[in-house]
Amino acid sequence: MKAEILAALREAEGYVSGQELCETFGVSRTAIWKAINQLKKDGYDIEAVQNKGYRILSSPDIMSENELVSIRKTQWVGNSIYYYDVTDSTNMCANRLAQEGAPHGTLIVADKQESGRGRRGRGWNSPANTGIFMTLLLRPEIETNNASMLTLVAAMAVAKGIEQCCDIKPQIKWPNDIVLNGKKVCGILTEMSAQIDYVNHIVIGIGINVHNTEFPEEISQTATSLYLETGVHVKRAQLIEAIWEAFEDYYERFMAYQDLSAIMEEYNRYLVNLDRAVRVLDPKEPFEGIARGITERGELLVEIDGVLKKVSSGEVSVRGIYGYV
Ligand code: BT5
Repeated sequence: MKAEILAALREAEGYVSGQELCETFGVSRTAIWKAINQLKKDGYDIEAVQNKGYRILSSPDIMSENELVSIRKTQWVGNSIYYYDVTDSTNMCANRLAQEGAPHGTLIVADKQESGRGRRGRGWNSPANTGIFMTLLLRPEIETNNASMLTLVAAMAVAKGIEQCCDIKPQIKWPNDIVLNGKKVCGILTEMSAQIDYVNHIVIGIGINVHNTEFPEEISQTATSLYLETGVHVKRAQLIEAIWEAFEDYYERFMAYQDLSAIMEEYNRYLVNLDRAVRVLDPKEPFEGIARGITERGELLVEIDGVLKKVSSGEVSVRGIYGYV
């Protein structure tokens, strides 16, 4: 009921009377009073005025299930939400929940990860009170070789969410990094559980640096946070909501064709490497060229001596000639 009360207070122009809340939720005044007190303990600033009722003055920067449910406008993402103050990794959580039968659209959010993961065994720095660490569980009807494109779909959703909430124009470093002023603010890790020709489930894990003011030595030159770039502390729950609203739209357009043809132009507008020199770190033979955008299958087109070569994300990393982008 706490989430519903929060939503009712947020929707109201002014005060909502205790009586109105009792009637809406079919509970006693004492039950409402108790719920309001719990919300205050959670950090919500709620004013109570006799003969007028309750009014919400401000919300804390928390990502609890109540908070996320109370602002949720998505249609299916987050139909089931799990929030943890601390977990090992939200991707690992999502995989465990998937084994237990959790549905398509389940969202796992954490304030801190103790074993945050990047790609190919790398780690993800995930301290408390600074970032968003979240994973969406999907059970899509797609072919296994189409799954990697979901990383690009998610990257677009993060870029759009940040753009809307933070009034700044993020860019995408193909395939899975979101960058601000040339530094990494978000990484995405998509993992799939599949049989040879059948997808059991897919998890899309997103890590965003939000309030960080500093980073460990080894990433201090390449990492940044939304706060460092904008000087503003965005509410994490609001950003989460904006990202998944954008995701639902891009996802629908992706699923319609099972490729990126309907959204690749927009992806290319976000692409930090577009028309710039890149070094493709192909383990067999590294090479340099000019990035010319993505294909409808999510490969990066790299021009070498006037010829376009398609680069797949599974095989390689791409770097700018002069550094990280
Ligand atoms: C990624 O890998 O960028 C994917 C990161 C995905 C993290 C999310 S958090 C929620 C979910 N649960 C998880 O356990 N993971 C996902 P990759 O492209 O391999 O980049 C990893 C590299 O980025 C590391 O080796 C560091 O160099 C750097 N790095 C680590 N933490 C960072 C941070 N917080 N910000 C920027 N760069 C970071």
